Amino acid sequence: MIRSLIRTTKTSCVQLNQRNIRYSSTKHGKVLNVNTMHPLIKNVEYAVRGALPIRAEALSAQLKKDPSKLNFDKVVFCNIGNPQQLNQKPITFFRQVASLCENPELLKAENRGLVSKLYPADAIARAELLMKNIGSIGAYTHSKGITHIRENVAKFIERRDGYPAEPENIYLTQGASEGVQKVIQLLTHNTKSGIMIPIPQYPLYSATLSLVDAAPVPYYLNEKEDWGLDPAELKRSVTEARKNGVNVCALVIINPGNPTGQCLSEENIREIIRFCHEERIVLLADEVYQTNIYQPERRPFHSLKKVLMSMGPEYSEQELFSFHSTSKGMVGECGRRGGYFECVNIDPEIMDQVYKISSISLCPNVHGQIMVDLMTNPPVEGDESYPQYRAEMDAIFQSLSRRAIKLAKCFNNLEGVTCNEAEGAMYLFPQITLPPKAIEAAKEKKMTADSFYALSMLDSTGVCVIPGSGFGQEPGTYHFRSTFLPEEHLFDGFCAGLQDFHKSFMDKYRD
Ligand code: DCS
Repeated sequence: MIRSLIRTTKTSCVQLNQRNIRYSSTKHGKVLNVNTMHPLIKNVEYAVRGALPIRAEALSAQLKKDPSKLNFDKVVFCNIGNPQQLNQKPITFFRQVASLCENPELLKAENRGLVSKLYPADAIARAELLMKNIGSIGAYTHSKGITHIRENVAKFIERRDGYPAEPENIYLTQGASEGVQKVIQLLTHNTKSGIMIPIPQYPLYSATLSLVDAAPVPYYLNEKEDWGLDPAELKRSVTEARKNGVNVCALVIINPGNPTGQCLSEENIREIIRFCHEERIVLLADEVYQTNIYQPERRPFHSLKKVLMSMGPEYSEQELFSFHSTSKGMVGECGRRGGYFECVNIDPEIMDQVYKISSISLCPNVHGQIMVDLMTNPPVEGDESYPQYRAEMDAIFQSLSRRAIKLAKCFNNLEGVTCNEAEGAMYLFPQITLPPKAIEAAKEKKMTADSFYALSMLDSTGVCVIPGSGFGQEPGTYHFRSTFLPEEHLFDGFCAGLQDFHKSFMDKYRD
């Protein structure tokens, strides 16, 4: 049949081509497939939304369909620092203002009587002020974000640090993630461009470096010293990378740490700054957990900007990008995608380039920008909404502190498990000594031993944690990361479930 078509007219050849295309599309499948796609994207790994959470979603769907087949009645998502997913209540004032901005009809004079019954006067006044500066939240804003909000961010930084901040150096972003990705893009050229990242790290960094095909330069945090950061380890890491021809251009500090929960001392931060200054390395300070501080006397939060400024004119060229977010702290508005980064001591020509890349995506979403305004400029003493705001923030904070301690205690009581207490952030990262039989069983299933443990936990309890290999860990050690976000009234049951699972897992694989 095909041969006869070839022998016929030109039109037949077209027919043949069309047939061939159709034929090939059924034989070989889609044009865009995992072999034709960009290999860098294929290689990216991001465990926080990886295999375990995908299985957890499937179990969740199964529970809705036929709960009788599972040993638990709900999946608990401890894989992600997403407080409102686990029923943390949003801050009332923030939602009041956001809702008024969303529906400006409510701000019209004719509706004032009704609206005043539902909303406190300071929420109405804040919404009016924002709307005066925004216009409509359905319009694109300045690519850096709304000027009025950047001014509030600058004032917040000044109050926090006691040093001036410039609204022009602040970019509002869709969560901290977008800012981090932009800055990493800006800093790296090729496979020889290196960025130092902590191990364990939050996989945004390894994933972004993988996407831009640049080199992660790992430095290890010291688990025995509460996940402390040793400057000698920084030196080892940079020396080794440079010996291998890597051009180390930046260092990422996650403070407080994710997944490790440590909070750096002021002296330690000074050492890091001295190191970067000496080695000519740009600093990236991920400070999204700056208000999740659980041992404020022993380990208060010090922003890198503040410490840098306190070190005087000798360090006035030390470049720093620092990142913050509305997703964490007691705010927990992850879904609104609010964040900002501040550029400190950055070359003016580079600032133009930052502006250029920011303008490609036009502007950060306005709901997120409003949340940044509220986080950095909340009600203050004397405001009508202050007592409620304070009470809500304190209640969430106290409860997080209690849950952090309770979960660490629970982990430390498990056979073969050791866990540092959280000084900050939302996670614990216990180390687990797994019996050789469990390691063998994992190998048979072609899994890392920590994934095997985490998967067994998910399948028996419905609790989804992330294996340590998703964050990086010292070779030969096994960890997992769990948030301490499950609701407090369910917490004892949650801990008891983990204890039961662990005991039966260890009994099963004991030699
Ligand atoms: N930096 C760190 C250290 C984070 O933990 C996260 C989010 C981000 C940046 C980015 O957050 P936003 O883009 O929402 O501002 N943490 C992820 C995690 O480990 N669990 O939840 C999300």
